[in-house]
Amino acid sequence: RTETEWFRTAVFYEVLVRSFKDSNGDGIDDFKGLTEKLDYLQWLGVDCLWLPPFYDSPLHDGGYDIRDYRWIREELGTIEDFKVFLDAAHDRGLRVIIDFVMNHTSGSHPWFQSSRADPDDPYSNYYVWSDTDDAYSDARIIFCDTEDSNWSWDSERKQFYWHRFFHHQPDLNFEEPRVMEEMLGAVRFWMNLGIDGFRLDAVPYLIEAEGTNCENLPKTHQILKQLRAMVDEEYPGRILLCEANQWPDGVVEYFGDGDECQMAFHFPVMPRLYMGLRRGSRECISKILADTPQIPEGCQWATFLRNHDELALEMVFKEDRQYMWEGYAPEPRWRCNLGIRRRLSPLVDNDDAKARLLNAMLLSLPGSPVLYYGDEIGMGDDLWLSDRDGVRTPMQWDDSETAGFSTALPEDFHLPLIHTFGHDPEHVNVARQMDDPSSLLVWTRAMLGIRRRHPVFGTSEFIDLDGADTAVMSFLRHNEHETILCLANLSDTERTVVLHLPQFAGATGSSLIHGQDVQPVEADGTLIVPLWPYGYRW
Ligand code: TEU
Ligand code: CA
Repeated sequence: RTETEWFRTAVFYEVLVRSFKDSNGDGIDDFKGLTEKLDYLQWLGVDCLWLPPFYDSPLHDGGYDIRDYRWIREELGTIEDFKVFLDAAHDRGLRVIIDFVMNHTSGSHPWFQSSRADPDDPYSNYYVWSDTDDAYSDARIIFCDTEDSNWSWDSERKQFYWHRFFHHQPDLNFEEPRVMEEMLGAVRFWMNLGIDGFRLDAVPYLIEAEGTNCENLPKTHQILKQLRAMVDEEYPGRILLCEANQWPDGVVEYFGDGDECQMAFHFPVMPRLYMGLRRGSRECISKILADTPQIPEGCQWATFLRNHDELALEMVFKEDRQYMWEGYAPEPRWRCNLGIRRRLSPLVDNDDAKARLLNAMLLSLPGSPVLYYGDEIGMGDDLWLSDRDGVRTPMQWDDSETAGFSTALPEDFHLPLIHTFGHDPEHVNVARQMDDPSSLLVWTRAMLGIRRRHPVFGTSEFIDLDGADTAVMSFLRHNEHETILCLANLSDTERTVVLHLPQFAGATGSSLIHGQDVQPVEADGTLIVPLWPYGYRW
């Protein structure tokens, strides 16, 4: 493993900058607060933080609506505070990647304001303008709960502008070379401050072309290759993590021939982990992994259970979606042809056994796991907040009135604390779990420690053993140094797994890395392993 491939064995942690820790009592997190909590993150044992956008923004889309690519929202602190934070993270061996939104800006970005004011302005071509609203009609509408077209009328310029997301997020025009220059300049700005890489937001939509669905187009890949070439040349070892919510065949294209992004999220895995658990069957998980093409040497998937966009069912088939809602109240609030955002997470159910099983799978299946803040304590989702605010509530540090998030009163927090009984800070918090050796937090920390001691999880082959009992997922992670057998019982009944693996002949109980006790393996390599409901073993 070379140092430049650090991301292949890393565990990532998404910190929602607004909701982690407030240092100055205004009810909003800030970089000083984040810096105070670095000791905690180091103790937990994660390797790299991912910060969603903290740029100057009117915050109509959680900061994914950028008003200035080189400025931090004042509520979060100054560039100086950011530098202090970054150095403190690096001192603790933590790396930091930050979000970067190339597809669109906020409508209040000065570029857009200039562009709409004057068609002869130097910024006139920075966005995608048209006299009509009928171009690119094969492109789907992504935020179809709130938008009914990808074109919106601008009364000032008296033209339509193109937007793949909210109408207040006009798409940048990558046919205009100056736009790419601006992006490269902003990337250099943050790289020069010392960040370890970027999560690249919404990359499939950079380029539009008539007669296509305007996703994953060849020119979009050229743009990313150009960015990667610059990064390799000027900032070797820094990474690009691609966010393309696409099926595996489309998303693997973002690795290029190893000359595009080093990492990409594997979106379809996430809902299948939940679905497999609900069905008590590994089949959908095995299938998506089998259907995932090989990726170029040195690249890596990023996998996750939750993120700031909430558990979404975009990447499942219609029948599955139907199945996933059944029996769950309240009825889904967000419905469209593409996705239904639902809170089906067993983490929400406060079901400790299921939460551990899901995390054990996340930590042992292929890819680098990306935890979401609060996953380690089983912090749930607030079912009653609108849009995606339900997964963006303040971190629950302790059982005090303010949950240890801020010295402000909860009514002044930018979002309320979770108040659902059993999920509220009184029941679910860091302080309490730190003192309890049987807690999810202490367990998560132990699991991260194991993963760190066994880099095989990050870098090896994945061999699905496809056992006859579909309730149990059994697989090997294998390289020339080490072979780890992983078992996961997705069902609520006890199972006995029988496997024949000559390479383990004679292994004893001491070969167990984590999970329930094991019997010694018989001389011919036969393993007979009982698994509790939702039990797992490595
Ligand atoms: O999301 C981009 C995206 O492609 C969506 O499919 C997203 O994965 C989906 O909404 C999940 O439910 C990114 C950000 O993650 C999201 O927070 C922003 O709202 C969006 O870009 C627009 O900037
Ligand atoms: Ca675009």
